[in-house]
Amino acid sequence: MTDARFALVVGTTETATIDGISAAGAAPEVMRYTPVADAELLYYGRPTRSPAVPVSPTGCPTPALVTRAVRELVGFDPLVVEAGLAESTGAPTLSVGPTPGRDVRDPEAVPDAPAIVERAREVGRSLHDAELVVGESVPGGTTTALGVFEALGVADSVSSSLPENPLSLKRRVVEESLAASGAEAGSLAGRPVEAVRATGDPVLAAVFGLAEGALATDTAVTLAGGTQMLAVAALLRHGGYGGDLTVATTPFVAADDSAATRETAAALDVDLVVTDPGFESSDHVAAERFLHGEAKEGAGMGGALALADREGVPMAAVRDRLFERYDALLGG
Ligand code: AAM
Repeated sequence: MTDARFALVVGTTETATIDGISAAGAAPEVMRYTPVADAELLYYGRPTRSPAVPVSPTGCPTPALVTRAVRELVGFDPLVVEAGLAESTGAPTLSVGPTPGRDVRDPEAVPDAPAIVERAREVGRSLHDAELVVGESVPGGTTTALGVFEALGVADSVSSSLPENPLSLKRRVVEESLAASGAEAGSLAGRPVEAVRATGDPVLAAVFGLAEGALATDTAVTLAGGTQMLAVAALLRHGGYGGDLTVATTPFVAADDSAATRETAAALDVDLVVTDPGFESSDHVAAERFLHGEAKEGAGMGGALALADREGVPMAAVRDRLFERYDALLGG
């Protein structure tokens, strides 16, 4: 049993409804349920109020199923933080923001970003855990992460839940977003809250605040995720944080050449931890879909795998538990 606290920050952005931008859900009209289902899967191991386990049309499950499998083996305490859910969840949550994020092409993507950041900072400061691992679930989140990277002048690439990253679409959307906000690439450097307000999403605001609050009170923080967590690292750096930062992710993000993950991590002086679940050894459909580049990461999957590894749980046990859960929930 680890004494690390595992927080999952869940929310939505209208950006996810842009055609072809995300695969974090079976279809655009059900993506609003993905973060709700991810919270319930982490907490209860099955959907309670949400209609279904998020799964791609070809059978890739939500990465939350991996995080849940690790929870069952490692026994961490979950905390679900709500920042802009469009549907209510059956999981107990702590809310730092009631309003879904707008389409990033609106002049203000997250009008209440300052209040979300401040409330999340308070939550972070009030944690009494020695260690916080924080993950996210927000469909469309890699596009808003790109928005923040561009507004701060940090990077121009992110990863994707799709095997073929629609990066040129994302870049076009972010360009429109910056123009609508009266900003341009790099013009919000050193102003992290303004960058999220202009072109981010409520989950980025909440993870940023949570991490800042925790770090200020000597709780060690692991940012569990891919390029969205590197965007949080960028927000922390532009907010003046100069200490150690760790991002724990999956090999699927690290191997995504379109995302420039290692370069961005190096530019932000972030320690990138990559934990391999060893899916090559299996012919289960969930393993095959992840190896094909679907989903890649999310709901703290990379951080959960790192925790399992640290606690001495063999990856074979994580895989077995994942496939068992998949078959029980999705009739494999
Ligand atoms: C979260 N839940 C998911 C999922 N994610 N369920 C299924 N597939 C995923 N990929 P994009 O910007 O392409 O939408 O990718 C970001 C989303 O994918 C986030 O919600 C992240 O947690 C992950």
